[in-house]
Amino acid sequence: MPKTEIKEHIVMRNRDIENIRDLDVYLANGGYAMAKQALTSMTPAAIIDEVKKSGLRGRGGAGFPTGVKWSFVPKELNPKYLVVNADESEPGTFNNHEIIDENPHQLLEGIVISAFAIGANVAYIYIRGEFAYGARFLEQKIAEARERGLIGKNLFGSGYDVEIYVHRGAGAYICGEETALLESLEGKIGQPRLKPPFPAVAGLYAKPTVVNNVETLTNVPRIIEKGADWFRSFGTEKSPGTKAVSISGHVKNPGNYEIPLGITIREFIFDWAGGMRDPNLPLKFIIPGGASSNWLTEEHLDLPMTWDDMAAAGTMLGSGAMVVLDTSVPVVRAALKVDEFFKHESCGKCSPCREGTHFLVKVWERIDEGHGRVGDIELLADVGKQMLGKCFCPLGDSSVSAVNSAIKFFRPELDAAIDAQH
Ligand code: L3W
Repeated sequence: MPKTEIKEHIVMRNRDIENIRDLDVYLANGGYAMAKQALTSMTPAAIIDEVKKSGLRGRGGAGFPTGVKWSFVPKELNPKYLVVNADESEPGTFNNHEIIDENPHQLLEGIVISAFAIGANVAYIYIRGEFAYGARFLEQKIAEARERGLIGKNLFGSGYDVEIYVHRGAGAYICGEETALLESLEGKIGQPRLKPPFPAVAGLYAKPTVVNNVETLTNVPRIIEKGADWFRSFGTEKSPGTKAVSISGHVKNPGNYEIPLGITIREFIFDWAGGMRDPNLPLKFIIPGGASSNWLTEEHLDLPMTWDDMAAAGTMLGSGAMVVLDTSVPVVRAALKVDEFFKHESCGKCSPCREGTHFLVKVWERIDEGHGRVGDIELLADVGKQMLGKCFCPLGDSSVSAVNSAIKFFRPELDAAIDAQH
């Protein structure tokens, strides 16, 4: 099968233009011209309209339409904030990382345009705490842009001011959830808030706040430059554009790829990522959209990579994090590793998640260590049932994905693991 060509990269433009991370190179390639155009010759409503027409959907996992989210912000309430979710912590995801390190000015230009569109004069980039280099690097890039009058006061003589601040997290996965992120940004413990109210109405300091992912905002300057129709020439009708996807595990060429949305999982794994690493070890299962997602197997290889197709198959595209595993992987060990992560990262606010993740790990651990009990699989399923849909935020539900997927696809292997222990 021929590899679908991508005409050009939209967000990973560093793959097309060497050193685009340098401000001079970015400027020489049309950088910040779209911010100038947006601020001096477009109204906020016209920008929101173009983004709506483009069909851009949030790249952080939920795929919510970006322009629609922006239009929820009440015009009469001030101040407003733009918050950039750069907490990238989903196991298997490392594509925001590349955008920050290699194409930072396109992100910053996207922030300037988007902040103007929603009427915010302050934007915060909430960056994963462990990403120390990225945080320092972004601060340096912001300072460079500010020195040249591209960020700060009276931009391009428009009378519009915007300041961008970088805020480092402290290492908690839950702070990637938008309301926990806002709590953390306010200096409180990073635990989720009840929604509604949505941040668009009452977010940071209870003011209207748009929270968007790094990749989402990096798309914006190109949409303004080339228009919604051009953007729609990539991807599918309901999932237009491209997606930066990280692929890891047992493939020949792991890494980041910017794919046109809608290619099949088969094409992505076998044509883009080079196929399975060891020809003697075939594909066993795929964790398609980060550790939170339900697993897939060989029978799903022809599934198109779009938000809706993945959701219809009971899983998700997520933030673009595909982990491919071959037959060398024992299912019990894989599920244990996934659930250990969620147990460690549970914020402790609600009991189904706090207690449930602990319980799941306890049972997986004893099976893995050779002390599984008859009925343990039913017990795992029952604990999962008591958690699913009953937790305060999606983290608890996410820990059930490994349980349900393992039982759905590999029940005989789980039973055999327990039988062998008696
Ligand atoms: C105003 C309404 N705003 C929805 C907004 C809402 C949010 C966005 C999506 O989860 C995904 C999830 C995880 N008025 C609104 C409204 N909004 N209705 O739209 O909302 P929601 O609740 O569908 O999703 P979410 O809670 O934001 C985000 C997936 O992320 N995930 C990803 C993790 C990791 C990364 C990473 O490492 N980069 O992103 C992990 O679980 O499954 O689907 O802004 O406010 N009526």
